[in-house]
Amino acid sequence: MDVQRIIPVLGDITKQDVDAVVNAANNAMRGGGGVDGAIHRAGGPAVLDDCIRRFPQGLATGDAGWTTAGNLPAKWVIHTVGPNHAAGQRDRRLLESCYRRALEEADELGARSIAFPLISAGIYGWPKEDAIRAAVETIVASPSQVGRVALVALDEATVAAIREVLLGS
Ligand code: AR6
Repeated sequence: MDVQRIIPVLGDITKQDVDAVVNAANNAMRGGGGVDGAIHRAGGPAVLDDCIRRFPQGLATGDAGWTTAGNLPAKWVIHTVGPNHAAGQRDRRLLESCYRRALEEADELGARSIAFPLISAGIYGWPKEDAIRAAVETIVASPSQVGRVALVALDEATVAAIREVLLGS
Protein backbone atom coordinates (compact mmCIF):
# COMPACT_ATOMS: atom_id res chain seq x y z
CA MET A 1 0.00 0.00 0.00
CA ASP A 2 1.15 3.51 -0.83
CA VAL A 3 2.37 5.20 2.37
CA GLN A 4 0.42 8.35 1.36
CA ARG A 5 -2.79 6.51 2.19
CA ILE A 6 -1.78 6.25 5.87
CA ILE A 7 -2.86 9.25 7.93
CA PRO A 8 -1.91 9.93 11.56
CA VAL A 9 -4.97 11.11 13.49
CA LEU A 10 -5.25 12.63 16.96
CA GLY A 11 -8.46 11.50 18.63
CA ASP A 12 -10.73 8.79 19.93
CA ILE A 13 -11.02 5.68 17.76
CA THR A 14 -14.77 5.49 18.44
CA LYS A 15 -15.35 8.89 16.81
CA GLN A 16 -13.70 8.12 13.48
CA ASP A 17 -15.76 8.56 10.35
CA VAL A 18 -14.56 5.43 8.55
CA ASP A 19 -16.10 2.22 7.22
CA ALA A 20 -14.29 0.02 9.74
CA VAL A 21 -12.69 0.62 13.13
CA VAL A 22 -10.21 -1.86 14.53
CA ASN A 23 -10.58 -3.03 18.11
CA ALA A 24 -7.58 -4.03 20.25
CA ALA A 25 -9.45 -6.98 21.72
CA ASN A 26 -8.46 -10.02 23.78
CA ASN A 27 -8.81 -13.75 23.02
CA ALA A 28 -12.19 -14.04 24.75
CA MET A 29 -13.73 -11.17 22.72
CA ARG A 30 -16.11 -10.27 25.52
CA GLY A 31 -14.91 -6.70 26.14
CA GLY A 32 -12.22 -5.19 28.32
CA GLY A 33 -10.48 -1.87 29.01
CA GLY A 34 -8.70 0.65 26.76
CA VAL A 35 -9.88 0.73 23.13
CA ASP A 36 -11.97 -2.40 23.71
CA GLY A 37 -13.91 -0.79 26.56
CA ALA A 38 -14.42 2.42 24.57
CA ILE A 39 -15.70 0.55 21.50
CA HIS A 40 -18.16 -1.57 23.47
CA ARG A 41 -19.40 1.47 25.42
CA ALA A 42 -19.91 3.61 22.33
CA GLY A 43 -21.10 0.78 20.07
CA GLY A 44 -23.63 -0.53 22.57
CA PRO A 45 -24.75 -4.12 23.30
CA ALA A 46 -25.10 -5.06 19.61
CA VAL A 47 -21.31 -5.32 19.39
CA LEU A 48 -21.03 -7.82 22.24
CA ASP A 49 -24.06 -9.77 20.99
CA ASP A 50 -22.41 -10.13 17.58
CA CYS A 51 -19.07 -11.12 19.18
CA ILE A 52 -20.82 -13.91 21.09
CA ARG A 53 -22.78 -15.04 18.02
CA ARG A 54 -19.98 -14.95 15.48
CA PHE A 55 -17.04 -15.86 17.74
CA PRO A 56 -18.24 -18.33 20.37
CA GLN A 57 -14.64 -19.50 20.87
CA GLY A 58 -13.14 -15.99 20.66
CA LEU A 59 -10.09 -15.27 18.49
CA ALA A 60 -6.48 -16.45 18.40
CA THR A 61 -3.69 -13.96 19.01
CA GLY A 62 -2.73 -12.36 15.69
CA ASP A 63 -6.09 -13.13 14.08
CA ALA A 64 -8.91 -10.71 13.19
CA GLY A 65 -12.66 -10.93 12.65
CA TRP A 66 -15.50 -8.48 12.08
CA THR A 67 -18.79 -7.68 13.78
CA THR A 68 -21.40 -4.98 13.47
CA ALA A 69 -20.34 -1.57 14.79
CA GLY A 70 -23.65 -0.99 16.58
CA ASN A 71 -24.05 2.72 17.35
CA LEU A 72 -20.60 3.74 16.12
CA PRO A 73 -20.31 5.91 12.99
CA ALA A 74 -18.43 3.01 11.35
CA LYS A 75 -20.20 0.11 9.59
CA TRP A 76 -18.00 -2.61 11.09
CA VAL A 77 -15.69 -3.29 13.97
CA ILE A 78 -12.75 -5.48 13.02
CA HIS A 79 -11.54 -7.11 16.23
CA THR A 80 -7.95 -8.25 16.48
CA VAL A 81 -5.89 -9.65 19.33
CA GLY A 82 -2.39 -8.34 19.78
CA PRO A 83 0.35 -10.17 21.68
CA ASN A 84 0.48 -9.38 25.39
CA HIS A 85 4.06 -8.14 25.72
CA ALA A 86 3.56 -7.51 29.44
CA ALA A 87 2.72 -11.20 29.87
CA GLY A 88 5.78 -12.33 27.89
CA GLN A 89 4.31 -12.66 24.37
CA ARG A 90 7.04 -10.90 22.39
CA ASP A 91 6.84 -12.46 18.92
CA ARG A 92 6.58 -9.40 16.66
CA ARG A 93 5.11 -11.52 13.86
CA LEU A 94 1.93 -11.83 15.93
CA LEU A 95 1.65 -8.04 16.10
CA GLU A 96 2.29 -7.70 12.36
CA SER A 97 -0.33 -10.39 11.72
CA CYS A 98 -2.97 -8.24 13.46
CA TYR A 99 -2.58 -5.46 10.87
CA ARG A 100 -2.34 -7.86 7.94
CA ARG A 101 -5.39 -9.88 8.99
CA ALA A 102 -7.45 -6.78 9.79
CA LEU A 103 -6.75 -5.38 6.31
CA GLU A 104 -7.71 -8.72 4.74
CA GLU A 105 -11.02 -8.58 6.59
CA ALA A 106 -11.50 -4.97 5.47
CA ASP A 107 -10.90 -5.99 1.84
CA GLU A 108 -13.42 -8.83 2.12
CA LEU A 109 -15.99 -6.39 3.50
CA GLY A 110 -15.25 -3.87 0.76
CA ALA A 111 -14.31 -1.21 3.32
CA ARG A 112 -12.85 1.89 1.73
CA SER A 113 -11.50 3.38 4.94
CA ILE A 114 -10.26 1.96 8.22
CA ALA A 115 -9.03 3.33 11.55
CA PHE A 116 -6.46 1.46 13.65
CA PRO A 117 -5.37 2.12 17.20
CA LEU A 118 -1.81 1.15 18.13
CA ILE A 119 -2.47 -2.49 18.84
CA SER A 120 -0.74 -3.93 21.95
CA ALA A 121 0.75 -0.52 22.83
CA GLY A 122 -1.48 0.08 25.88
CA ILE A 123 -2.51 -2.50 28.47
CA TYR A 124 -0.49 -5.17 26.61
CA GLY A 125 2.67 -3.07 27.05
CA TRP A 126 4.37 -3.29 23.64
CA PRO A 127 7.05 -0.54 23.48
CA LYS A 128 5.37 2.32 21.65
CA GLU A 129 8.07 3.18 19.13
CA ASP A 130 8.27 -0.42 17.93
CA ALA A 131 4.48 -0.74 17.94
CA ILE A 132 4.35 2.24 15.55
CA ARG A 133 7.05 0.76 13.32
CA ALA A 134 5.32 -2.62 13.20
CA ALA A 135 2.03 -0.91 12.26
CA VAL A 136 3.49 1.23 9.47
CA GLU A 137 5.76 -1.49 8.02
CA THR A 138 2.95 -4.04 7.89
CA ILE A 139 0.35 -1.68 6.44
CA VAL A 140 2.80 -0.49 3.75
CA ALA A 141 3.65 -4.12 2.87
CA SER A 142 -0.03 -5.09 2.59
CA PRO A 143 -1.66 -5.53 -0.85
CA SER A 144 -4.90 -4.10 0.60
CA GLN A 145 -7.28 -2.07 -1.56
CA VAL A 146 -8.40 0.12 1.36
CA GLY A 147 -8.09 3.73 0.25
CA ARG A 148 -7.53 5.49 3.58
CA VAL A 149 -5.93 4.11 6.73
CA ALA A 150 -6.12 6.29 9.86
CA LEU A 151 -3.60 5.50 12.59
CA VAL A 152 -5.30 6.96 15.63
CA ALA A 153 -3.68 7.99 18.92
CA LEU A 154 -4.98 9.82 21.95
CA ASP A 155 -2.03 12.19 22.49
CA GLU A 156 -0.08 14.58 20.30
CA ALA A 157 3.33 13.05 21.19
CA THR A 158 2.26 9.68 19.81
CA VAL A 159 0.77 11.28 16.68
CA ALA A 160 4.10 13.10 16.15
CA ALA A 161 5.97 9.79 16.53
CA ILE A 162 3.68 8.16 13.95
CA ARG A 163 4.30 11.10 11.59
CA GLU A 164 8.08 10.65 11.98
CA VAL A 165 7.93 6.95 11.12
CA LEU A 166 5.72 7.67 8.10
CA LEU A 167 8.16 10.32 6.86
CA GLY A 168 10.97 7.78 7.01
CA SER A 169 8.98 5.13 5.13
N1 AR6 B 1 -8.89 5.87 20.95
C1 AR6 B 1 -7.65 5.75 20.40
N2 AR6 B 1 -6.61 5.15 21.03
C2 AR6 B 1 -6.84 4.68 22.27
C3 AR6 B 1 -8.11 4.76 22.91
C4 AR6 B 1 -9.16 5.38 22.19
N3 AR6 B 1 -10.40 5.51 22.70
N4 AR6 B 1 -8.00 4.17 24.14
C5 AR6 B 1 -6.73 3.75 24.27
N5 AR6 B 1 -6.02 4.06 23.15
P1 AR6 B 1 -5.18 -0.76 24.59
P2 AR6 B 1 -3.78 -3.30 23.97
C6 AR6 B 1 -4.61 3.75 22.83
O1 AR6 B 1 -4.82 -0.90 26.02
O2 AR6 B 1 -2.50 -2.77 24.50
C7 AR6 B 1 -8.21 -4.44 26.76
O3 AR6 B 1 -8.55 -4.75 28.09
C8 AR6 B 1 -3.70 3.42 23.98
O4 AR6 B 1 -3.12 4.63 24.49
O5 AR6 B 1 -6.57 -0.39 24.25
O6 AR6 B 1 -3.78 -4.06 22.68
C9 AR6 B 1 -8.48 -5.61 25.82
O7 AR6 B 1 -9.66 -6.30 26.17
C10 AR6 B 1 -2.65 2.53 23.32
O8 AR6 B 1 -1.65 3.33 22.65
O9 AR6 B 1 -4.91 -2.16 23.78
C11 AR6 B 1 -7.25 -6.45 26.00
O10 AR6 B 1 -7.35 -7.24 27.17
C12 AR6 B 1 -3.44 1.80 22.24
O11 AR6 B 1 -4.64 2.56 22.04
C13 AR6 B 1 -6.15 -5.42 26.18
O12 AR6 B 1 -6.80 -4.25 26.71
C14 AR6 B 1 -3.84 0.37 22.58
O13 AR6 B 1 -4.16 0.29 23.97
C15 AR6 B 1 -5.50 -5.05 24.87
O14 AR6 B 1 -4.40 -4.21 25.12
